[in-house]
Amino acid sequence: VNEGTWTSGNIVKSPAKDVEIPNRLIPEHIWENMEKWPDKTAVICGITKRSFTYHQLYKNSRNLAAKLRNSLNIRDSDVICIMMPNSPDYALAILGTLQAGAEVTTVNPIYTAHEVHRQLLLSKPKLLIGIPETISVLKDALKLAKMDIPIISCRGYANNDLPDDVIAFDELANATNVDYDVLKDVSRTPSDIALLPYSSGTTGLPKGVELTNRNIVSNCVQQNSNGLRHYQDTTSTYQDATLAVLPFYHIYGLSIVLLHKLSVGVKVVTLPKFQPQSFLTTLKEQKISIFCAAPPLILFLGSNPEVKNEDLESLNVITCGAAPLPKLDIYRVLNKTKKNLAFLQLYGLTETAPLVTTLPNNSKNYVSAGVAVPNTELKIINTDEIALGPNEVGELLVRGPQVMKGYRNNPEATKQVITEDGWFRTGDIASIDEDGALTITDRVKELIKVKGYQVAPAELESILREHPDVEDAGVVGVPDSRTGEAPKAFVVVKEGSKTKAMNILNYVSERVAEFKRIKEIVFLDSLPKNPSGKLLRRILKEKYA
Ligand code: 4UV
Repeated sequence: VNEGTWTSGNIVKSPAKDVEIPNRLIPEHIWENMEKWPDKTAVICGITKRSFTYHQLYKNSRNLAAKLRNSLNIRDSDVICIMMPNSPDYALAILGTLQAGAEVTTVNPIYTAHEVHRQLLLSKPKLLIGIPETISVLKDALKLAKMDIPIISCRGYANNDLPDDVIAFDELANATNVDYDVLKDVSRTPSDIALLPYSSGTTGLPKGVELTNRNIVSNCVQQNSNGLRHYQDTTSTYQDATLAVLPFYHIYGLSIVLLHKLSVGVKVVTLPKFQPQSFLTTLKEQKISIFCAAPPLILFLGSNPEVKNEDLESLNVITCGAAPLPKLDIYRVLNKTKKNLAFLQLYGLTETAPLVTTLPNNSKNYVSAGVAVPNTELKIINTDEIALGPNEVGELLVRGPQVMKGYRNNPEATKQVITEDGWFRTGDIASIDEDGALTITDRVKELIKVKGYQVAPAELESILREHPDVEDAGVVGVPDSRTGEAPKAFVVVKEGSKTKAMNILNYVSERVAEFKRIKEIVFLDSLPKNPSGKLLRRILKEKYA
């Protein structure tokens, strides 16, 4: 084995040297370097071409922060909830919120009011930020949650008319005569929470993942180590461009594509959603050099006849993570691209801010999820919690400065996943080879991944159980060639019920975003449970799925 990587106790370390973690807040970390590239584009919309330079982002986000404190009474550790597609305003909203001392919780812009209201009840925001297209869902969600808080609206995509009763984002961000002195009252430290994305983790319903400033700043500098970095230095004559089509509401888009890239002076090109034509046009027009993808996008690049070699010419690096990637899709893309393209899988989780493993640009190991990033330790354990050696398969545990503080208001759930000595249990089944390269093989946790996005079986089960004809329900993920996995439900109906599958499917579809919809229902007389009544999803999966 590679000593130095495999250390005593079968703890696997990064082959890269540890890096120093700066003691800064996220905005301070981004502004620290900005003096070197104030006039470079920080973020631009691939469709409208609306953009901010680094200096404009700095100035407008400070305006916003001061206005949030002064006019909207935001105070340290208040939560602000953002529900909108990717745009330059998203970057402003996040950096403004953080500089106001508040925390950001992000919601999928395609969520239903039912889904949003749950996150509102859990995260208790003081303020919402949306766009005209998401405002009515936000209002319905507030009604369901019996909450009454102000809504700020950014510009929309199709619709620039703001509803009457919302606050115009532009007026806050472009304000003149701003009293910046109020920002002197902000008192935040690196160990304070900055981001509060939601993840179901190993089990149960989505929970608020408390990511500190330090978690995110650590994960940024962990991506800068010489051996493992995927961008080139920004200079007076060179700037990488990355395509932000993965949504900022999810940690991959938010931390890797947006915050890390801003911290190293990359141009972040946003797209509000994936549409083949605007995607391919933007790749070429904006000369995208770094493309951060999830498996469905790799499938599209490799298999869609509309994607030609010349569409991919500007790319130097493609990274892919969030779900297992079929080998065939990798080779199809490699066949379409230039010889020196770096194609790398990455592995991470919301709870690890997110990056855990990656590979150097010159790696030809296309199937591994990578080696540990600096300052990060891995171990694989068996069911007796014994740490295993090279190529042995078990649950992956991670320790490092990127591991979350915990789940919000949920010490029980936190205790289940973070051990007393700081190891985070991923719920993923994996092995690590002699050189420290990780391969993910399975998941022990309940989580279903549809196109890389989280679907919590417990959430669908609770909706199914609310249906008047349903006695009990269990949901598992089944393989799907288009989306990776899809939810399949096993339902026990109440005695005498004559309800049809379509009726139940429709009931769920009205309450969840499209990607969470149940693909198939099987009716059973009873569900497999252990003696204490816990649903045995594994058995459902093995026996019926
Ligand atoms: O919590 P989450 O939804 O988080 C993510 C994070 C993904 C990424 C992607 C690229 C990065 O650079 C990065 O830092 C993070 O999806 O879901 C976490 C679960 O997703 C599965 C695994 O089951 C995690 O526990 N997953 C993530 N990456 C991979 C993966 C992968 N490369 N291969 C297989 N499964």
